[in-house]
Amino acid sequence: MTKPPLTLYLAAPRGFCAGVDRAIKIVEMAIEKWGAPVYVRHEIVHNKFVVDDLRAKGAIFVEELEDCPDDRPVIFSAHGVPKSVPAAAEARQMVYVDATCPLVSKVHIEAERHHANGLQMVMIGHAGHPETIGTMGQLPEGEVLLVETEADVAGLAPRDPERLAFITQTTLSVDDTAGIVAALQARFPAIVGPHKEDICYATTNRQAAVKAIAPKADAILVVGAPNSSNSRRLVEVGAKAGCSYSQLVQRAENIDWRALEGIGSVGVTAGASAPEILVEEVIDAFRARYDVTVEQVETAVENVEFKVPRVLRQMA
Ligand code: 10D
Ligand code: SF4
Repeated sequence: MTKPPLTLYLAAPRGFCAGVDRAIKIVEMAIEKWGAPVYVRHEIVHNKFVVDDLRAKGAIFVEELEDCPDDRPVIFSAHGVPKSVPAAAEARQMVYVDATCPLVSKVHIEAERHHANGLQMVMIGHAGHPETIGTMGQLPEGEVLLVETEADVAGLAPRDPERLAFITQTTLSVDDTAGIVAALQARFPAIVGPHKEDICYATTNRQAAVKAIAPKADAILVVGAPNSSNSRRLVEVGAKAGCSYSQLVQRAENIDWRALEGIGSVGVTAGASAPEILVEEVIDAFRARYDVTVEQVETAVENVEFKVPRVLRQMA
């Protein structure tokens, strides 16, 4: 039986960013240095495949520092942690390595700088997300007000509307965030902030690549996890940019083939925490059913790399 033809638009950049790459290396190198088990507070990055692989190598994943023994090293996930977490680890004299992405740490430093200048902060982010909890936790209670949507801006009750700054989560929708920033600036003309927002290069580039593909693809599949903010934003961007079927898939086995019946093209990308091997698995699944022509759509070239912390570099 002949297979139907299918053009597969492969987004570039896609998948691992420099912060994820570094965080995974930190866990691997920590296991090498100190032996198993090494504890990791929260999923090092939001991907089950990555977490399962590291667990097999000797990592133990927990949600809270209280779940770790005093005498084993612990690593903090790439999303960042409130200040209280390293403080508690120090009080218990634990060995810890902070795998917070340097671009998240940059936002933490920004928040501290504004606070030192006497400004109250507005954080644009998702309630309950570990990065938002970590960033808000850099400052004392009440110093950071959270907004998730444009509509939330109207309900803000700052201490002094003249003395405000804003910061953002790094994995937000570029377009939605521009709307929220505009609403903040309209209501609080004196608000200070970054040039645009704190969305990182990887988030920005992956969204731009999906935007380029969406108008010509009959369907878009984003390889990523349901708890991965940046991956879920890629699904939304695909839909908003004109693709009527935009879906998240963790693995090839999750593809709903019936929903894809009759398509002539598909766009494939991956969130910043999704390994390339899972993208290959998805492409192979299409090859098994279609006569696939892969067309890479490259909208940016990335060459960002972050060093692992010195305590691990010395060993290498
Ligand atoms: O949910 P998320 O997009 O923030 O995290 P994920 O682990 O999926 O991707 C890496 C992004 C990080 C660590 C936050 F910047
Ligand atoms: Fe860092 Fe951006 Fe990757 Fe988050 S998505 S880990 S901020 S590079």
